[in-house]
Order: sequence, then structure tokens, then C-alpha cells
Amino acid sequence: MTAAAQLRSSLEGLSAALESFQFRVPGTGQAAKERSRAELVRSIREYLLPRLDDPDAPVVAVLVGPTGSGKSIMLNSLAGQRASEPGALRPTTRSPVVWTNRRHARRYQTLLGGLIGRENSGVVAGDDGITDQLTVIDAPDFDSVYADSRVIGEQVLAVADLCIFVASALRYADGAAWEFLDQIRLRGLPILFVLNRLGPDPEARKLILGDFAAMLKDRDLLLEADSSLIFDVSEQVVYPRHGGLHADAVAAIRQELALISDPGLRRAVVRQSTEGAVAEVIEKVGSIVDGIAEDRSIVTTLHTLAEEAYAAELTTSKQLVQAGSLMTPVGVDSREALQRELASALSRRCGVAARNAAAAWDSTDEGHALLQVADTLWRHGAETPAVAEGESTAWLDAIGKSLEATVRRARPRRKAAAALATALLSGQPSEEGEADAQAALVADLEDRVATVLAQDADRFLALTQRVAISDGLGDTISALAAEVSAGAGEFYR
Ligand SMILES: Nc1nc2c(ncn2[C@@H]2O[C@H](COP(=O)(O)OP(=O)(O)OP(=O)(O)O)[C@@H](O)[C@H]2O)c(=O)[nH]1
Ligand SMILES: [Mg+2]
Repeated sequence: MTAAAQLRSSLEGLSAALESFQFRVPGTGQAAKERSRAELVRSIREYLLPRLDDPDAPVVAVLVGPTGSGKSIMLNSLAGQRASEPGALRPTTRSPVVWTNRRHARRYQTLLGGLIGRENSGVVAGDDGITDQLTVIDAPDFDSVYADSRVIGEQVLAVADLCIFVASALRYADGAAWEFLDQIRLRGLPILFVLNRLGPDPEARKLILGDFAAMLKDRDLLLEADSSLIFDVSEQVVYPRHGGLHADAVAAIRQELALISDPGLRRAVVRQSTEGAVAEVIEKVGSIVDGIAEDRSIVTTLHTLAEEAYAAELTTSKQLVQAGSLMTPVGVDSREALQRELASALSRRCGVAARNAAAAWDSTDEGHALLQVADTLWRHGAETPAVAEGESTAWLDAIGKSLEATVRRARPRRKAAAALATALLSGQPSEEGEADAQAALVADLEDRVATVLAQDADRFLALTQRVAISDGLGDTISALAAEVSAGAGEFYR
């Protein structure tokens, strides 16, 4: 197998393992854990695998930056056409716009899990020479009031080979931008910096550009605090015809992007961005594996808490049976009434166990959250009365059977059985019957209490099973990540 095929197949395996489960334990970290799992799958499935399959596909450059910095205007200026609608209302671009060559347009129809094709977005295809080897995507901002803007921005970033960061000279130093840039840097993406809307005063321009360059250098985003590494664009008229600036304003940026047509440079860019993406995947797998371990330990704890509550209740119930106080069979002499009373006593014990188990869960964050979705756990299960009914009938039948040898006729035997049951439930074994046989009947009752409790406990245990992540999956994922890492070592050697 070639190094590329090897890396590809280990990434496939890793992605499949990451898709084979979900973080289901509710509570504080769940949403974040699920998001990072999904992001990881996306960057493998939507970026790395297609990229490794087709290294000669156009380089994807993504325009990113704060809302209103001029990203859409920048795309229109590069394209010389109204590709993306710019606007005064913030934010304007709500879903990505792809500017590409007709030959490549089909590639992007299904990109980004259907994000493209929504209202006000889509694929704009033309025949500009620069798009032979380059596709530019205008992304939504990352800092607007719309939370989904940010999520979409991150998804677009995941498929990028290159970033064009557009900042506005009016406001280039704010927090959200740095946070976002950090994310890009972690991903190892090459970045071009554009400072837009600079004023005409040369002194002020020098100052602002120098300041911006120094800030980028401070954050390891530029090698040198050298303002010539930043593309400067003056505030100027936006042509209504194409919603962009005069071609001269972006000539230097276009020239830089045109270098991509050099196969060597393109390979280097793709290499840097895929290598960065692989490194990021491997790093993020670590926190997924930690998350799995965390979920597993929470599930074990909850499982144990429920088991302990039911085990404690079984002990108590057995003591009650021995003491003759599981129920008070006062005035109960008919078999039907006894059966009913015993069944409801068994359900009551389950109710006590359930309340204790739920209270134990409630004292933990995750247990509390699980109880929000399963609030019937505070009471005995809906099936429990029927199960209790069955067990109490079976116990009375067993008593009847034990009397078959001594009381031959059915009617008197029923009466005798009710009397013996009453005696046993009161903790006062009858003097007439055999002691051994009576002890066995008490033991049988204890077993039946255990059966009813166990089926009631199953509700708790089934719920923990439902949110549990299977044993060994964390190790499997770690091993697959190690394989990816080894494959990358070979491939990027
Ligand atoms: N006159 C002038 N206006 C500009 C210039 N650059 C940006 N603008 C203004 O900034 C506004 C926002 O530009 P857009 O290109 O829509 O900004 P954006 O970064 O795409 O914003 P979002 O889509 O919200 O993220 C435009 O409506 C223009 O009025 C410029 O060089 N000259
Ligand atoms: Mg825009």
C-alpha cells in the first residue's frame, strides 16, 4: 500500500469509530463533547479524505473575519462580479458563497453538508483563469449575534486549505478575532492577512499597519512584525455594478493567489494544511478519549448507586419478612385479599427502592440530568404491580401445593393455605405444619421479593446501558489515532 493509501485507510477507520457512538450522558459537558466529536468526523470526512483522494483539486481559500470587515466586498472585488451580496445590515452573509470555475463547480454542490444552496448563498461559477487552481469561499462572520453564523464559519474553515483573514482598519483588535485566529493557527492553515478600509493619511496608515503586524507577531501569526506581510486596502468607492472595489485595490492579493497555479506551491499549501489538519485530528482525539473515559466512569457510578439502593432495600425487605412486618395481614383471611395486599406490599418496597436510587442519582449532576428525562424513576415502575401480582399469586399457589398431602379437598385447602400464609406473613409459623416446609416457604417469599425488586431496578440499569459507551472503544480510538499518526509520519516524511 502506498503511504497515501495507508494514511487514507487509517483515517477512514478512525472516522468510522468516531461515528459509531454518541456522547449520551446528559449534563454539563455533553453538548460540547458531541460538537467536538462531530467536528472531528467532519474534518476527516469532508476535508482530509477528499483532499488526500484528489490532491490536484483546486486550493480552497476561505475569506474569514469579523462581521462587516468587507469579506463579501473582497470576494466581489477578486471576482470582478457580484458573487456575494455585501450589505450595511450586520451580519449580511448568513451562509457560504463559493466562487469557482465552471469545471469545478460540481465539487462544491454537496460540500459542507448542505450548507450551500440555502437562501442567499450558493456556488457562483465562471471562467476566470485564477479559478483553475483556486476556489474562494465567502464565509459568514464568526462574531455576530447569530450563533449559527459561528458554527457555519467553523464548518467552512474545516474544508479550507488557506485562509484570507479580512480585518477592518476601523476595528481590527477585538477579542473574538483573536480567538478565531487562534483556532486557525491550531489547524495549521496558511493565512493571508488583509487590512481593509484604511484611511488616506500615510502616517496613520503606517501606524495602524505596524500595530496590526506587531499584534499578529505577538500571537505567532506572523513570522515578523513586518507590515509588508499584510495586504493593505484603502477605504474607497464600492461599485454598485459588482458590489466590489476597483480591480487595482485587490491586484496584489490576486497576484499572490495566482501563485497557486504553480504546482510546487500548490502542493506545499495543500501539504501544510492537510498536515495541520491531521495533527489537529490527533490532538482532538485525545480529548474525545478522555470524554469517553469520563462518561464510562459516570455510568459506572450511576449503575452502582442504583444497584446499592436496590440491594439495601432487598436486605430491609428480607428483615421485614423475617420479622413478619412486610405487611399487616389484619383481617385478611380470604386468599384474594391476601394476594392483593401482598402484591401491593411488594410494589411499595419497589417504590422505596426507586425513591432511594433516584435520590442518590439526583445528588450527582449527570444523575440529576438523567432524572429530568426519566422522571418516573422516582416511583416504582409501571410494570411492577403486575409483576408483584404474579409473584404473590405464585407464592400462595406454592403454599397450597405444600398442603396437598395433608389437606386433600380443594376448598378446605384454600382456607388452610390462607391461614398459613397469614401466619407466615405475621412471622408466626403455624404450630401444626412442618417447620422445614414453612422455612422453605419464607425463603421462597424472599426470593420473590428479590425478583420483583430486580425487575424494578432494571429501569435504572437499562437507562445507564442506553447512555453507556461500549467497553474498549476509547482504546480502539486511541489505537486508530496512533495508526493515523504513524501513517502521517510516513506520508509527510
Ligand atoms: N465605501 C466603502 N465601504 C466599504 C468598504 N469596505 C467595506 N465597506 C462597507 O462595509 C459594509 C460591509 O461589507 P461586507 O463586504 O458586506 O462585509 P462582510 O465582512 O461580508 O460582512 P458579513 O457578511 O456580515 O460578515 C458594506 O456595506 C460597505 O458599506 C470600502 O472599501 N469602501
Ligand atoms: Mg459578507
